[in-house]
Amino acid sequence: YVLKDNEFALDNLVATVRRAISNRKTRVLVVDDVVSVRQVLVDLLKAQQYLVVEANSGLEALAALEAYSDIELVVTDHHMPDMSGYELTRRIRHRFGSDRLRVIGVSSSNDRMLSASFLKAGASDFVYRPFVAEELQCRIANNAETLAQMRQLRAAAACDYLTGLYNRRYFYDNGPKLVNECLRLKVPSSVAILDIDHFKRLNDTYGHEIGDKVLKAVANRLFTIFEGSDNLLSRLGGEEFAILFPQMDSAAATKLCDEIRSDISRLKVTADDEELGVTISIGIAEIEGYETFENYLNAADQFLYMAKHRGRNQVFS
Ligand code: GH3
Ligand code: MG
Ligand code: MG
Repeated sequence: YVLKDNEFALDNLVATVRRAISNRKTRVLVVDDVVSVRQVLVDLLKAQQYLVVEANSGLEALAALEAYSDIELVVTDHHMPDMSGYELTRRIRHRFGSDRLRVIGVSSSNDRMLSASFLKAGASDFVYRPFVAEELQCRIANNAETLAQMRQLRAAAACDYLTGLYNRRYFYDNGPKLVNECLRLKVPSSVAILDIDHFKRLNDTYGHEIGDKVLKAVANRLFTIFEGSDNLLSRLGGEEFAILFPQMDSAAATKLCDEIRSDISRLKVTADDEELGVTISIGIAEIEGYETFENYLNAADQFLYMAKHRGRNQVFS
C-alpha cells in the first residue's frame, strides 16, 4: 500500500462527517391535542425545512421520542387532557439532558407564572399565544443552533486531533459499556493494544514531521480496516492504539490482529525520496469476568511487552 495519494483521505473524511453533522435537518416533535392548532405549528416548521413528527397527547409524545431517536426539539402545548405540557417537560428531562433535547412550551394560558414553571421543569424556552410567527421561528432556530454547537463540541471532545480517530477519553467512556453488554450476553470480548515499533528511532532519524506522517498513515489504514465494524478503534496516545473487539474471543481477535500486523508491515510512507516501512506489535487480552476495564488494558499491555521482547512485528495473547 503506497499511501502517497490518499494519505489525506482521513482529513477529508473527518471534514465530510463534520459537514454532514452540521447540515443535518433537525427533527422536531409538535405536541398539541387540537389538530388545527398543531397544524399551524407544523406548517410553520415545515416551511423552515424542519422534519416534523406530531403527537396529540403527552403519552403519544413520549412514545414518539422512543420511536424517533433523532428528535432534538419538542414544541409542546400546556393544556392537554392526559398530561400537561409542564408534566411532559418534567418527564422528558428525566430521560434526556438539555444538551441533546430542547423543549419549548407554547400556551394561550393567562397564567403569567406558566413560563417560569416550564423553565423550572427544564424547558429551554416558552412563548405565549397568540405568538408572532417570526419570534417563535427565531427561538426554535436559536435552540437548534445551540444543539448543533453541542454536537460539534461532543465530536471534538471524542476526536484525536492528529489522526481523526476516537481518542483515549472516548475509548474509556465507551469501552466499559461495550464490555458490560458482552458480559450481560455471556459472550467473550477482547481488547488489543497496538504500538508502532522503534518509533523513537524513526523520529530521531527523519524528524518529528515524518513521524507524524507515519502515525497518520497507520491510523488511516486502521480506520479503513475498521470502518463500519462493531469494533472500537482509538488512539490512546503517542504511537499507541487500542481496539475493543466485542463478541470476539482471544483466538479470533489474535487471528484478525495478525492480519492487521501483516497489512501494516506492507505499508509504505514516502519521506523525501525514501519509502519507509513501518511495523507494529500487538498485545491482546480476552475479557471474561467482572474486572475493571483498566485491568484488561493492563493485561493487553503486558502481552504487548512480550511481543516487543520477542522481537517486535508480532502479536502476543
Ligand atoms: P518500541 O518498539 O519498544 O515501541 O520503541 P519505541 O521507540 O516505539 O517506543 P518509545 O515509547 O521509546 O518511543 C515512542 C516515541 O513516540 C517517543 C515520542 O517522542 C514519540 N511520539 C509520541 N507522540 C508522538 C506524536 O504525536 N508524533 C510524533 N512524531 N512522535 C510522537
Ligand atoms: Mg513504540
Ligand atoms: Mg509506546
